[in-house]
Amino acid sequence: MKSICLSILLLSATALFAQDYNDLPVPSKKQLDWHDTEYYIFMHFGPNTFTGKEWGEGTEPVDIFNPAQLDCRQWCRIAKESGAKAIIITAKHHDGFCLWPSKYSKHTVRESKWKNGKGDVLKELSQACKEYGLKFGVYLSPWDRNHPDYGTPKYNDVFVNMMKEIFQNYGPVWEMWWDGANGEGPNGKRQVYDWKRFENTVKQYSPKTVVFSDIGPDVRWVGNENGIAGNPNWNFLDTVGFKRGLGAPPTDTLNRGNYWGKAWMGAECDVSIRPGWFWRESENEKVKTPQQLFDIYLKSIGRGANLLLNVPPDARGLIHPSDSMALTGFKKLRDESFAENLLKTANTFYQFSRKELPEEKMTLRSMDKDNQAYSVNLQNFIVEMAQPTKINCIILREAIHLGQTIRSFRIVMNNGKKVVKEISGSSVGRKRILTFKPATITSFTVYLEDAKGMDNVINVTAYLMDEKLIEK
Ligand code: FUL
Repeated sequence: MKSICLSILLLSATALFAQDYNDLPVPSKKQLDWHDTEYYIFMHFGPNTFTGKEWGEGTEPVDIFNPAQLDCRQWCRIAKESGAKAIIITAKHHDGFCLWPSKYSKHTVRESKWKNGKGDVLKELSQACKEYGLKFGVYLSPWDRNHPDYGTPKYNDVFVNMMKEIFQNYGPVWEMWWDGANGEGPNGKRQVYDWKRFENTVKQYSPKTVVFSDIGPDVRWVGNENGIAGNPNWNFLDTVGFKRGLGAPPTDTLNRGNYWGKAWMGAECDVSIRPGWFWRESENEKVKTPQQLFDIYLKSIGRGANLLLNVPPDARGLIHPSDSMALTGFKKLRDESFAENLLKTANTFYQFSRKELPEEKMTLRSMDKDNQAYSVNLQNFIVEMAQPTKINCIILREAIHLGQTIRSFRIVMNNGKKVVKEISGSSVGRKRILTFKPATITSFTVYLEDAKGMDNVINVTAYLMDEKLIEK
């Protein structure tokens, strides 16, 4: 009797909580596709490439922009070979110089001597991206230190018209990148941006484009420029009452997301392969090493975020060999680390609920594919290896098309009956890469605390990677 009463009590408590949990947001189709884009290249390119500045003043003579050997196909080839799925270019940085001949500015490639004013970087890059099967994204800085209308309502028309021009002439645009910086323009005034109108322009002219900014609406900034997502990292953010730029949520909130946030908002980790965002000769020797890039990979993609890695073309208009070598090395480290899924032969999985211990034996069908269908769902489970196996990495993937509901997890590793290691954490998300000092194991058990009590791990793999690479 006592136990029946307890069960009824538990059941009604579950029902009560279930209502709140049902309010958790889920990603839209375009946000899900965005998550799967995972790793892509940022390109800061413009007058700063020739002056060595990070923030151009907008007064730079247009003729300094002259990338005599510009080859967007070289950019795409290198990006593609490094495993990136998209490129986002600074079509206009804060100095206002447009890499396309915009009708709405007099500070563009058209006014420069590059290709006698006939050049168009957006055209060349958007075409090359199509050829190489890369998505094409655009950074369009709202802050403009050159435009005479900046600081007046007329500038909002300029910004809207520029977006239309880009969507209509160079689309499809996969991601639109709005930077949060909002300084003074040439007339000493700051702009009051009409964000609603900007958002509506994207909705109307390019509804499939995902929009990035501090607070989305589709993708959030991760709160730092080091490429590091929070641990935990929740794909939720409360945006009501917040603004872009100065009125944005605190950076640690952006870094981790809000546990109960009302909007689905994945984190994008932007970081440069060099100390600066723009290329400069003096930094050719300071390009990050493949190992540093791999560490960033673990702390961004490995925490369920996306990685936007800046690889700025040089003054010739080419990716410098120092950068392309680092990218090749980075790709090699990923390929080697994840070449052999050690669970391939461990085809014994036991699914169990918390109360009833192991019963159902199953095989994880779509185990080793990266973008597999959501066919295998697990909650608490045991994996038994075919023989004692040394591992130092386990990757879990959550079924985020159903939302992000795993609130905590614990993995207990055994060698025979002996527990040899235990690790725990909270968020999983799209991909959670867990690395640890190597252990020889015969099985491991994954316990999940889930907000909705549903089955939600769709993929589990394990590896033995070079010990130097495990997360510091
Ligand atoms: C910042 C900008 O001010 C930097 O120049 C750079 O573009 C970076 C990605 O975003 O906010």
